[in-house]
Amino acid sequence: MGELTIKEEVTRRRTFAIISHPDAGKTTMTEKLLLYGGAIRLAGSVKARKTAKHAVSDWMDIEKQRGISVTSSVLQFEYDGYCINILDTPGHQDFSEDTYRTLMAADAAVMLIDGAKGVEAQTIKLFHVCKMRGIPIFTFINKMDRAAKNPFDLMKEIEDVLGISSYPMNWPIGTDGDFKGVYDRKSCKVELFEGGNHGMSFVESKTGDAADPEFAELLGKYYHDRLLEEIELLDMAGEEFDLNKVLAGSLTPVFFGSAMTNFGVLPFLRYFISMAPCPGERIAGNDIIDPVETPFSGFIFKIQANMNPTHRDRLAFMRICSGKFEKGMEAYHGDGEHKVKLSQPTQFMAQERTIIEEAYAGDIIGLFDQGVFHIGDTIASGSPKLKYDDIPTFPSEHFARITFADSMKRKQFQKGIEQLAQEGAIQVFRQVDIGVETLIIGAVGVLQFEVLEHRLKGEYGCPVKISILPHHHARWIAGGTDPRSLTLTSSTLVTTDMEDNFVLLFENEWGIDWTLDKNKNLKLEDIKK
Ligand SMILES: Nc1nc2c(ncn2[C@@H]2O[C@H](COP(=O)(O)OP(=O)(O)OP(=O)(O)O)[C@@H](O)[C@H]2O)c(=O)[nH]1
Ligand SMILES: [Mg+2]
Repeated sequence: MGELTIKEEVTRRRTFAIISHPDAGKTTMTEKLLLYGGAIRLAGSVKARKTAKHAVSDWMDIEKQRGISVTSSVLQFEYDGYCINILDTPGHQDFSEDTYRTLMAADAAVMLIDGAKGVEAQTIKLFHVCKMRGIPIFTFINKMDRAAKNPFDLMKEIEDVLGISSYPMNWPIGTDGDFKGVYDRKSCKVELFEGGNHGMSFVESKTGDAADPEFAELLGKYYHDRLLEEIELLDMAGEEFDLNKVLAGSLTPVFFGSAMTNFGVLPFLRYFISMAPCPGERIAGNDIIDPVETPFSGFIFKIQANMNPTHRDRLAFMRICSGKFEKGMEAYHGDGEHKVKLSQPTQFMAQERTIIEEAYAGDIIGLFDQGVFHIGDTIASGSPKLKYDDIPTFPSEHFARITFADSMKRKQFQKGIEQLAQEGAIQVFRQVDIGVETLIIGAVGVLQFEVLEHRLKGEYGCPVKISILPHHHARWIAGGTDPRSLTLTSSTLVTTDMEDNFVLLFENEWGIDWTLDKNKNLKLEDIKK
C-alpha cells in the first residue's frame, strides 16, 4: 500500500462498540471478528488462548476466572483494506459506567441479542444511550445454533420495546433447534449451517430469487416453502431498506447468526463495513471538528492501571477525533497553556500492545500516563482552545467500608486505592475524625467492590476487608459550610473526598430531605462540580 492521505486513512476507518445484556456473546463475537483480520495470530495469542480458554478481550484475572467482562477493551484489526477498531464492552449493569463512557468513543454500535431471550433489560438501557448519541445501530441476533424465539416475534420485540424500525438483512431457516442456515435477502444466497466451526459454505441462487429450485433441493421442501412464505411476508409487510435511516440511527439492519460457531459473522462484517460510517464531525463546545481538516485532536475516555502485570503502568485511552497523530508529537492538554509530549503511544490487541508511529481520526490508542491525564481531557495539537464536551459521571449508589487486612501493607493499600480510583470505577471518601486505616468507597454497582478487592490483592498484594454500608446517596456540601455546624440524622456519615471536599452520605432520600429541612442555608450537590 502506498502512502495514503489523511482523508483516505480516515475514510477507511470503522470504529464501533459492541453492546448488550450480559452473556449475549459480545466477547465471543469480538474474537470471531478479529480472526478475519488475522489479529489473534498476529498477537501470538492463539496458543495462550487454547490453554487458558479465555477470550483475548477479557484480560483481567477476574474476567478469565468468571467468564464475564468487567471492563471495556479495545482491539484493532485490518480487513479488506479497512482499519477496524472494536470496543468490547461489559454487559453487567454494575460496570455500565465504563460502557457508557466507551460509547462516547464509538461511531456506531453493534447490538447483540440472544435469540432465545430477545431484548433484555440492559440492552434496552444501552440502546437508549446509543440512540441519544444518534449513532447507527446494527443488530446481530446471536445463538441461532440453538432454539430461538420466532424471528418475526424478535423483530416485533425490537420495534416495540426499543422503538426502532428494523430491516432483516438475512433470514434464519429453522429456529426450533433445527437451524439450517440463513438466506441473504440482498445477494439471494443461502449460507448453510453445518455445525462445527465453519459456517462458510455459501450457495448462490442461479435465478437470483429465493424460489430457485436449487434451494428447494438444498433445504428440502418443508424449509424451502416456509422460507418463501416468510420472505414474501417480509417483502410485503416489512420496512424498506434505507441507508440514510440506518446512518441516522432510526433503522437497524438485523442479522441472524451464531458467533460461537462463527456462522454469519463474515457476511455481517462485510455488510457492516459497507454501511457503517467512517469517523465524522464531532462537536466541541461551539465548534464543529472536521475529522480530516482539523489537526490532531482527541479525548481521554478511559484510564486503566496495570493492564500488563509485569509493567505496573497506567494507560489513558484516547479516541482520536481529528487529524493525524504521530509518535512523539506535542499537543495541548488541560489548561491549554503548555503542550505535553505524547511518547510511546500504543495500540491494543487486548493485553498485547505495540508501539505505533502514527494513528488517525477514528483510532483508539493508549498513552502512557504518569498521572497527568483524566477522563474527559482533550488533547489537541492545533488549538489550545479546543475542548470536547465532558464525559458524564454517574453518582455512586453503593458504599462500603474498606480496611486492609495486613498492617504491613499500608503503602500498597494507599497506592492501590488511589490508582484504581483514578480509573473512575470507584470513588473514595474518608470519614471525618477517623484514621486512614479505613476508607469508604462508593460505586455505581456492588460488583465493583468485588473487582476492587480482587485487584488490590492481585495487583498490589494487599488483601482487604470490605463491608457494605446501608448508604445509597452521596451529596457534596456546596459553599464551604462546615458539616460540624449542621444538624444531621444519626445515620448520616460525614466524609471528605480525595480533594478534601465535604461529602455527606445518606441511607435514603428521606434523610436528604430531612437534613435540608433542618439546615435552611445548606446546599447539596449530587455530583462534584
Ligand atoms: N450456543 C451459543 N453460545 C454462544 C454463542 N455465542 C456466545 N455463546 C456463549 O455465550 C456465553 C457468553 O459469551 P460471551 O461472549 O462471554 O458474552 P458477553 O456478551 O461478552 O458477556 P459479558 O461481557 O459478561 O456481558 C459463552 O459461554 C459463549 O460461549 C452462540 O452463537 N451460540
Ligand atoms: Mg464480554
